[in-house]
Amino acid sequence: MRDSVIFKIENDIAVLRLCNPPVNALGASVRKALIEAAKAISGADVKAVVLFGYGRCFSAGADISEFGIEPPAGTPTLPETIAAIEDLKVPVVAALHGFAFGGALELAVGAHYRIAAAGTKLGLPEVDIGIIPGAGGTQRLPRLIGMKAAVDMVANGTRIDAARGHDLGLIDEVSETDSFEAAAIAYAMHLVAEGAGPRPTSKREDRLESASEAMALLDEIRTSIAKKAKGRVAPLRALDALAAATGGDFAAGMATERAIFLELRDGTEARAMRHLFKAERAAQKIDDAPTEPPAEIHKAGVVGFGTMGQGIALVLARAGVQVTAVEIDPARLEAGLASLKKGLQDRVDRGRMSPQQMQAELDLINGTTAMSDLAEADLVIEAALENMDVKTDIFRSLDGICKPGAILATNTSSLDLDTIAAATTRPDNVAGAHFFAPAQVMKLLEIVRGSATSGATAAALMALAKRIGKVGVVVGNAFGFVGNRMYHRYTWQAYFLLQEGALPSDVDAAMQDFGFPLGCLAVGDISGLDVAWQVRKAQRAAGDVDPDAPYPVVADRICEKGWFGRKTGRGWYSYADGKPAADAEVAALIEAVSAELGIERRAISADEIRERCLFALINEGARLLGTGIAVRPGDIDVVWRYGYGFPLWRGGPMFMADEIGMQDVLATLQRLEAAYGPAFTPAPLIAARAAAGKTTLVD
Ligand code: T1G
Repeated sequence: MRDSVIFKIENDIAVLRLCNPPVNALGASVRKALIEAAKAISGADVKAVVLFGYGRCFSAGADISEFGIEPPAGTPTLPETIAAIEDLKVPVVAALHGFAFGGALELAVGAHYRIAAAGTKLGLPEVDIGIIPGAGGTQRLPRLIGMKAAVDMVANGTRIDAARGHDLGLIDEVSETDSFEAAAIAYAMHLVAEGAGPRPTSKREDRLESASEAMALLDEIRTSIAKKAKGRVAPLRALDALAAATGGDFAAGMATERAIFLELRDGTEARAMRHLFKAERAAQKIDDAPTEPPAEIHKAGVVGFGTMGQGIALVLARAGVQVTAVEIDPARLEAGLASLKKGLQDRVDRGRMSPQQMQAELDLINGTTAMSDLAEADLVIEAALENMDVKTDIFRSLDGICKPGAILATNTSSLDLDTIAAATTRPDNVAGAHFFAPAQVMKLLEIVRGSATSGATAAALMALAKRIGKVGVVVGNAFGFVGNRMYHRYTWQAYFLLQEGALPSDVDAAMQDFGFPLGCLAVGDISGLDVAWQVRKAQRAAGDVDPDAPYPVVADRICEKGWFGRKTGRGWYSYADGKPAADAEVAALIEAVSAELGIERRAISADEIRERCLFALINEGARLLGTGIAVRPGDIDVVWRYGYGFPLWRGGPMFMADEIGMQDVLATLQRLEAAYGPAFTPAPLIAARAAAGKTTLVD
């Protein structure tokens, strides 16, 4: 087992190398080894110290997997480790390459000098996992770069590169050379030759504004930080820690920072965001993926060049894939290409991309009406009409055209993948690539496996997801897959709540207060209520609706009126001036449906709205876990994070279920079932886990 810190002395220079693959996390063994090295250096005749990271980076910071686990007695904390390095009596140079995040950057600012390879990423992204820097970042960084820049890095988690770091005074030297190691050693020797001594950051005030200026800045910026935080606590607590840096007493500031760090570390927000951090990485793992990495996709076809097809073509081209878009006739093709071009021109006009970038993407997208032009494609994504016959026809044609081994994917959001795959002779190469609208914006990609889809096909799509900047989650083949199937349960509760007494703004406000950016009724108006109407009709046709169970009549009635949302100027809200506004005619329609159903309308609290919508999600999620359509609870939470805007700091519906505990989840579902019917009939998994005395969905 390689040492956690490789330590050697060459030419009077002590060279330390953090060595804890894959990202040199500053776990207990690394901290212990750094302390021991510092002791050894104090007793040795060295002129300077250079601190490197082994492999691809300096370090990703503290070891997140250690959080919540009590370290063995005597294990040094990171603040103690950094203090030991800072207190060395010879110049200490931190040599940064790849990235230095969190505790790693704190270690670097604990060093006396910093040299970075050009392009190195630097940041204190702790707020992105619900905490604040806990090893001096909020105290040392402002002393180096001033409070204004420090707030952006600490409270917003903004990452910067080495060049920006140099401009701010964080990085003393940026090395453009290929032999970074030699450059770093030479830099240390240059310091020695110049007679430069230790330069503890804790004693520096180079850039720190006066206490009154710094406090004024922190007060002024609090509102915008709170707005950006959208309900998260950590960014605001980061400001409290930064404020402690203005007191002029470093030790007191460190104590304040540490107290806030520990308070947040074990809190729900941090545990929820850590859960998502791990879940997002776990979701990438495909058990039956081949050991060799999947073949890279160079050429892709997109069949159906409507809004979704255009978005998919863009994300592929943006990743350097040569794209051929196919449409059934020249007019549709021209319309698609023109709309795509207009979208890009708008971005150029708004300064969101350069004309060169636009041209580069357009150069990678060509159009045709001849499906046969896809013969050499490595991948084809079908994004045509959401109709089974249309899709099976397309796949039958593609099967005859595409080269062996080409992946045939469909962007269907609900249709049966096995039926589509059965239209080909290569069902192992058929999968769902379910993008979310708008495809060039939404980060989620549901990778749908049919009963014959191979591990190799799923792995190739997962690799593609990473390449096009998406978060891929593998799901099974069920109506609506994971995301939409759960979403239907949530929206149906929203509709029932309307029939019983709520109005659209009541439902949406309750869910926005919970942390969703928008309520599902406002979202429905954006995507078009007729889309969900078609889905309900298809569900009924597919026999996926229990005829005896309550049905959301109100959702059909509003569509029968032709009120489909923004595109018709009215949906659950009216859009006279482009903004959603409560609409008296809609309220009247809802009340009429209540009367039609013989329901006496009642006042409904926001808590009841949230409880029913969230437990509908939890229950359906557990059903999908129980049937293997979802592989891990974390997968479901990642789907909801990136596909439906579930608030980050709440972790996700399945994380919430585990927080509540299976016994209480079961009891709540039974109470809701008694009052509101089979939508809340507890999922077998929940009943079984509760009966087994388990508190979580899985061990
Ligand atoms: N601790 C433990 N494991 C980590 C880790 C970390 N900090 N960062 C990454 N990993 C694992 C990850 O789970 C995965 O494992 C593998 O490394 C590759 O990661 C006191 C307390 C660095 C940009 O927030 O943002 O310091 O899945 O797949 O896409 O103030 O990982 O292979 O088993 O993500 O190239 C602050 C978090 C910590 C950075 C690399 N640091 N990491 O991205 O690879 S808190 C962070 C990242 C802190 C102090 C506080 C990214 C990355 P596995 P990956 P990648």
